[in-house]
Amino acid sequence: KMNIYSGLVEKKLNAQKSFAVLLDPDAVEPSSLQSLINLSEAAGVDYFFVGGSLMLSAHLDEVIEKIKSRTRIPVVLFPGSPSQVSPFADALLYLSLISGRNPELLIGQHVVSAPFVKRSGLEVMPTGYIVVDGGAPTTVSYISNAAPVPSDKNDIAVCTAMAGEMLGMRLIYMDAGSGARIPITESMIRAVAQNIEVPLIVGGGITDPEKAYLNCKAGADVIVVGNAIEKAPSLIKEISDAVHSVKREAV
Ligand code: 1GP
Repeated sequence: KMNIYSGLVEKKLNAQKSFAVLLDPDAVEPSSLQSLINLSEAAGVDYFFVGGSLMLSAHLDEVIEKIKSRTRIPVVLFPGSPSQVSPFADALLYLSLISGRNPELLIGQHVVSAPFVKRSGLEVMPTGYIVVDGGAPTTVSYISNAAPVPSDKNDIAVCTAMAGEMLGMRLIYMDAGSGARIPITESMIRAVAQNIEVPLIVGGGITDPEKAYLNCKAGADVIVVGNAIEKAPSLIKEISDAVHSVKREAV
């Protein structure tokens, strides 16, 4: 079962960019879920990422079942912890926090949850997760108890991504953290993209279509936006159009 991953690889071969809307079950009101789904369908959103660093509410399965029953947009888990693995989703970003040196988030939690993850039947996508400094401590940088990559140290990001790829990770996800004050620079994205073959996901603090577009031009394959959309749902269409306007010849 590698449907979503093979789709990502195929799109990368065609220099086709994707837009993922991040739904944090803690942040999204059940009442606004339906309208976010409708807007996303209309805008041609490629994926829903579901997850968050914390899970204050205990209704993850319910939220995912609701999404699945109302749209064909694939649901990809972006878990902040093993408790956020739901068999109702389509695929799992199986994250290893390779920018940090916290063994729990590199391998420890994976060992503990491996039988459950395997039994879930989810498409598992091994993902090298690189947290980059977002200008102020973000929830992920605090919770992970691991230093993020300094925002101006492109070389560290490049070597981290290269190591992740050579260790067999099939995706690299660079994240400035949800609500980051400063998103990842295009120069860092470009440097990483030029040194890896696997699809590159970029998120954290992206609040406008221009930045999404420039990130894609720099080499991002998937743009993730959460916070900004929760505040201004009309951005779904604007950012989706910007991401999908990036064509091979323009890269
Ligand atoms: C966070 O990359 C995601 O992990 C999205 O961040 O909520 O800032 O868009 P935002």
